[in-house]
Amino acid sequence: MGNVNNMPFLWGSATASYQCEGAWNEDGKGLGEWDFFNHTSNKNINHVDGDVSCDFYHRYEEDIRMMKEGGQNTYRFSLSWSRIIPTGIGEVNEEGIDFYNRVIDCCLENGIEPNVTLFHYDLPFTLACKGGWLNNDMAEWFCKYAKICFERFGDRVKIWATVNEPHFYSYCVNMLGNYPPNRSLDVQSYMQFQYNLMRASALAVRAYRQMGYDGIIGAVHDGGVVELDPATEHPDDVFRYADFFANRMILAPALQGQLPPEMDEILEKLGVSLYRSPNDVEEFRDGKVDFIGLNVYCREYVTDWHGGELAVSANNKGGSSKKVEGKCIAPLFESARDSNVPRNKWGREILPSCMYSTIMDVHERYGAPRIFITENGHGAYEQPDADGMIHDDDRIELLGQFIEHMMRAKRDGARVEGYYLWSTMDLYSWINGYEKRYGLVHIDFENNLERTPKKSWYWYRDLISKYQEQEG
Ligand code: BGP
Repeated sequence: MGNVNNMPFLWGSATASYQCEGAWNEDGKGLGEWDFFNHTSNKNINHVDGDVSCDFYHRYEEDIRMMKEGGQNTYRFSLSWSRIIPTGIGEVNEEGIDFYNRVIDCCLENGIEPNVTLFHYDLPFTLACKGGWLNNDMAEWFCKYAKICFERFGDRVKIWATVNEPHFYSYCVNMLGNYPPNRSLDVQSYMQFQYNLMRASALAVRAYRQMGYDGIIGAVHDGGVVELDPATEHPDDVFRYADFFANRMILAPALQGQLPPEMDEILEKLGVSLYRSPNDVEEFRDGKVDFIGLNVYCREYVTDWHGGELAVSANNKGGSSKKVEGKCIAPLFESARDSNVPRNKWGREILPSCMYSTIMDVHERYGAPRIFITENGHGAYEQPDADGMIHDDDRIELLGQFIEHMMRAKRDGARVEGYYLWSTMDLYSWINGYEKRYGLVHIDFENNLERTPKKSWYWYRDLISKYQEQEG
């Protein structure tokens, strides 16, 4: 694609290593925290794992070819740390390096720009045993791993992301307790975990610059703009608290090169005290990103705290449960319900306009940074029709609306440079298992992992070509 500072708009799709690769113990790969969790924990409530998944490890050529045929010119994927360094720190596994070399080369041969995330939730098990992201040494270990990836792949990979969704990841690990190691309502860990992830990100960004590569490096945030129930009595405070809780621990270090100035005051209210690195002021200052990746699914709709206890909820059982997403973050704020907004089967709001408000919020408050929409998707139960086709009209309609809102933000001045639909094909949806599907391509998990483009794959191909014609 040439110069990353002068690219056409990127249209692609995204996956993550543990969710699609399979080959969990092949060719020298080390054990991952998710391998261990899924093989041993009774909290693996859907009783499935990523051992095989869609077997991208062996079928990447077919998948990349389908991206190309679908008009996509970029692919966002992540590297498995334990495939590259089986014990997290130490010896490099050359077979793991070879695999990613094959994937990167295959992308380039097909005219697909690789956008590579260094870490997407799948921690090497040995590091999980050392306390994982609560261990303050993690930032240095991550930076060593990142440098190896830059050295081995940086000649061809020009778009890098450090960490995926440090906020949502920490929320699941430390508050919801649905990602390993399943801590619940642990606000202290929730904050420390995000701090350590963002310090790791900053060190990797700094290292990338020092190594003199000509690409760009960013971080990926689950951008959920804070919106207030109109009945909120203390709108300024509630906005500040909720925004700190959901966004600021990520966006302030990434885009402003510092921890949020309001951090100490709010952490005191939450009874949290962070273990900080003595040099973090300089580390964050030198670790500002070139772009921010936003994964847009929903907003953070909130109101005043009404006195309830700390509580969080999610629905990982889909249609068989009535639970909806929500939180009460005593004593700061709590989720509000908007009866005008429909929810999906997993209890999450469906509101495509949050694409516009999320982008504009970041654009206006963080000095107009370069933005990629690194994920946007719609999860659903799906069955092929008699003709063998998945007629995913809901996905087409909703994602079409999300994309319209993205284009509106772009017209209003936001520097959006690419869009990645989640996901390239059906894959393992973390604790939601395999029944929740997001893919442009259907995977028949019962029948030799056969791949079939869905109706949305054709729609996306035509949409890309329409926008490319307009771009000229
Ligand atoms: C994002 C993650 C992805 C993906 C997606 C859908 O938070 O970065 O890995 O899984 O959400 O979420 P889920 O699969 O839980 O429905």
